[in-house]
Amino acid sequence: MHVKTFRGSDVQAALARVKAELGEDAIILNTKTVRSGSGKGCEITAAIDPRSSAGSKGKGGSSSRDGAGSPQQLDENPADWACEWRHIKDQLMALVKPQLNMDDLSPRQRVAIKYLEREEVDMQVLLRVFLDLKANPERPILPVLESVAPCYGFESKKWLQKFHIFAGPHGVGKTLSLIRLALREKQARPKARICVVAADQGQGKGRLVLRHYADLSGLAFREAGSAEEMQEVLKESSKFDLIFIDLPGLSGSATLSEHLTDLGLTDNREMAAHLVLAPYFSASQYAQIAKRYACTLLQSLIWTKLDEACSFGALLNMARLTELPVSALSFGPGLKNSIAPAQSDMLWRLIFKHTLPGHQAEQAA
Ligand SMILES: Nc1nc2c(ncn2[C@@H]2O[C@H](COP(=O)(O)OP(=O)(O)OP(=O)(O)O)[C@@H](O)[C@H]2O)c(=O)[nH]1
Ligand SMILES: [Mg+2]
Repeated sequence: MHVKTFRGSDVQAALARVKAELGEDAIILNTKTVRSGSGKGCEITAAIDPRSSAGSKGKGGSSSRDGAGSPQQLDENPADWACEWRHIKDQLMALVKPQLNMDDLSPRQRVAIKYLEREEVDMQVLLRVFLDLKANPERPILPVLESVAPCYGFESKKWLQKFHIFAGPHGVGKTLSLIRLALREKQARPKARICVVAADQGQGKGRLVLRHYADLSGLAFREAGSAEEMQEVLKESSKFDLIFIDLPGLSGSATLSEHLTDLGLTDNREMAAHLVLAPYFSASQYAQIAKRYACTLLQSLIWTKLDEACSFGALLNMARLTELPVSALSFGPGLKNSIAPAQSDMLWRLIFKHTLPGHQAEQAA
């Protein structure tokens, strides 16, 4: 990574120098206002990855992606483009950061932002909230947060897809979340024909657990660790109203998109994938997860192990990174009363009061 500092009479002038020298692929790391003999100016620290800069330097230079040689996968995968767009937005946010002056907010708004900071909400979310609040000192913070992390509770009357695919890192609670949501559906609609599919390639004991609860609860059970077996499930899908598919955690550098393609689960309006997550990963791990699991079928986030967390900023950070709604919240290791379709007020009580969804129900009773 090549890092360099540029100065100009204002932001535009400094940016023009960055572009002229480092090209369009330059990443803005920091901006600050500086004083020199000639008055006020702007200083920008920018970086460029030499591997990406080869064909993109200076005016009129074509990007390395357009250049000779094989086009990178980025050109073909819309999820990569979404990632790239978020990256650009992050750079724009970095430009705005020096203007973050808490005195522009009302005391209540300031307290809320400080609280979110302590909850380990990342700078990009804080900036977005700050800019929205700054426009109106009377504005309450919750509607702003709702636009960052909307909820769309997991219930089949809202989620109209037949196939629901549960994906996520190893051990986060994918299988248990799937069972609990399938059982909730069975309880709500006893006549619904529900099938649970173990697609974990025999890696974990999840297969046995799924089969056990399927047998006990009148759910159909299938195993489909390969594309051929998944084809069989797809062929008989008309027999079922809902099909829940339990995927294994991805290994190495595999991506969800590749894994779904290998299983023959390609884009289909009848399918939705849900990313199951626990709130104990580091920021860089979340960024990696967001990248590896991004795909067009991915449509919601399910948070588990909330009962084991001591801060909940990750819920907002991942909502921003993935731009996906939260569909379910899990807050206990057992089968009963430990998962709830997500609702906004649940999320805010969790974040601002550390009240778990189960306890909220008890309090309301
Ligand atoms: N405390 C707590 N434990 C949970 C929660 N959800 C799941 N667990 C526990 O997490 C462990 C792993 O759950 P699984 O459902 O097997 O996780 P998985 O993601 O399917 O795991 P692999 O298939 O091995 O990748 C089990 O012991 C669950 O009881 C939760 O909300 N809170
Ligand atoms: Mg499992």
